[in-house]
Amino acid sequence: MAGRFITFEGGEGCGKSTQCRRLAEALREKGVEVVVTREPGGTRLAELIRGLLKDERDDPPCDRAELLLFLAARAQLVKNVIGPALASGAWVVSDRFSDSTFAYQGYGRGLPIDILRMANDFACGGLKPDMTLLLDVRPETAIGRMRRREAETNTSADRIELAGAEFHARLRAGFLELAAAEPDRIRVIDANGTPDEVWCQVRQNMIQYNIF
Ligand code: Z5A
Repeated sequence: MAGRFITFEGGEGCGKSTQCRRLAEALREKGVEVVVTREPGGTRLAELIRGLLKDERDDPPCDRAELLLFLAARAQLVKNVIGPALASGAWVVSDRFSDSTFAYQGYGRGLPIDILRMANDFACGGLKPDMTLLLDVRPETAIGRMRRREAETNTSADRIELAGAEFHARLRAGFLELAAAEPDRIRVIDANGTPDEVWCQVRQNMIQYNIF
């Protein structure tokens, strides 16, 4: 079977990373070769860029520099990891991809979407996910999860997480608008429930690939 490119999207605390791991495990149990990755990150250079994007506070990137850093990381990941994996017939499961750019830098920061689309196509050679699972959560659910995780792991919010409630409301509305424009590719999942409840919906969406 040909490789598939599946991405998870949503605001912070929606549970993407948890469901990425779960999907990858379930696919491997079925004998599918899977590459799991994340954005920004997934290669040495892209992980270095991730550090700059999340933690640089003395000279934080302006909106355009932030965009270009995300795209540089994506170009590297597509060229060195995602492209070769798909070409070899593996599945790729990614925690975030281009829709995060449209939502965060477009709807969140207010950069023009048509320019983002053009620049993004240039960065990733037009590669698009076969399916995107958008985990949608109420803000209070997400905030509760993030605060719990910070307490458990003794960490604090990063630069982007600190962007404020209005930014995060625009972001959520933006993701839902992206999904409404491409309902075949972007599937909206109610991610307010338990990890098992969310997983049931993820699995349900995989039925078209005749794996489970
Ligand atoms: N960004 C951007 O602006 N532009 C771009 O183009 C790209 C990204 C690609 C990356 O941060 C940041 O970059 C992100 C967007 C921006 N900004 N922010 N903020 P990241 O990778 O560090 O963080 P994240 O992508 O936002 O994910 P996250 O905060 O790590 O959360 P998550 O992956 O959605 O959730 P999780 O790790 O699976 O779960 C979070 C906690 O909740 C954890 O303790 C879990 O055990 C718990 N959890 C998970 N699911 C559940 C359920 N169902 N119930 C209860 N508890 C749960």
